[in-house]
Amino acid sequence: MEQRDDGALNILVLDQAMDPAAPRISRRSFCKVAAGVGLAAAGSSFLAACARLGGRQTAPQELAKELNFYNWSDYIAEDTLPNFQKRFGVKVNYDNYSSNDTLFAKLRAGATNYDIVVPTDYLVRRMLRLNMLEELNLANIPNRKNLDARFQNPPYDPGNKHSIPWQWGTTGIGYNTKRVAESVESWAMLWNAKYRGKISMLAEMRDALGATLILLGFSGSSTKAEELEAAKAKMLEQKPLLKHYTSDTYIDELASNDVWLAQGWSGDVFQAQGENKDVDYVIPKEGSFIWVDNMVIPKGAPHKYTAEVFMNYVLEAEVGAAISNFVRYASPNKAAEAHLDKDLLADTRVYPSSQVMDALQFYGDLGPAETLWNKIWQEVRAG
Ligand code: N2P
Repeated sequence: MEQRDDGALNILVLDQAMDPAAPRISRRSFCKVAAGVGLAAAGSSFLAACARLGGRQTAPQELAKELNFYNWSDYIAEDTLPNFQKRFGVKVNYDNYSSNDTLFAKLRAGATNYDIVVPTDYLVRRMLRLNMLEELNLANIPNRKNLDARFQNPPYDPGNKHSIPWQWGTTGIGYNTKRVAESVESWAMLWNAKYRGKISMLAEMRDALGATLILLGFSGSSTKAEELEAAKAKMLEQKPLLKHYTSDTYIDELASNDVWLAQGWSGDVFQAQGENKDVDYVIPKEGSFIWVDNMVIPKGAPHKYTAEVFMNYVLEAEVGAAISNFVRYASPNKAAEAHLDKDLLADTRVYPSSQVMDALQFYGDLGPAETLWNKIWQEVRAG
């Protein structure tokens, strides 16, 4: 993957055959159950002497008894943790968040017990700058070779020195095709007073404020004060129409027809669609964001080696594919493609065509303007 200075992205286009007959996995309320999985485990730790990781001999090291994993909600397959636990005897304590803002605030407030967290690309860059990440021992992660070449050298962390991609996707609009009469092509639909009370926006600064900037014709990562002020006014104009800001409940709300237009992340909307066929997803014509979420080890994590063994496990072809098949996001794992549902690979909203790609941008580095972004975001939320 190449990230240009202007934030646009050149990405390989996947050429996949369409198979409309392929079954679609319906979403189950999994995250809450998953939290209990680790706790129920009685797996004892063992000496992984000369552990064979992806066929490569590594130095003997001891696996910890447990692993503390803090991940996005609705972002893992049902069997990912139980299978890891069964095979390695490691109890996984699983905890969830629903925005980078929450993750970062929690880590900055001194949460030191996490072994793996999953920040988005721009946040990896920022955490690196703040010296918040452990360097990975890639000898413990030989399955890194399974990553698509684009993801082995991402611009925010060349050579995966500190991060292993988890899933990638886009930001767009999830909507109800039955309740919304007109075609949904523009971010402006989220400002349509006809749908007052049935609209939600992501509780994530970079997406909510960013998409508003894009709607106004500016860069989604603008650092210009006058553009940010214009976006603030636009967001305040929208606020009375919103049911709320949320970055997790919109899945269920779209599924139950309680929300008809939701700014959302691609896979989440497809999860809702698995439960309600009237839900669809669009990347607005003005453009939007593409992003990569990554497993990283926070500085001082108690179980670093075990975290690396977990990363290596996630990079197994079948494990990676099972995650994407369940959460409906795109996999960075090339080897996993053979095991992916065909309809997922063929969907240009999951694996965007070059035409769609042209309208997508990464979250840019805000630099000192980050302070103004935070201030405006707080004012909008409080207003
Ligand atoms: C998972 C959403 C993660 C995507 N529910 C946002 N980076």
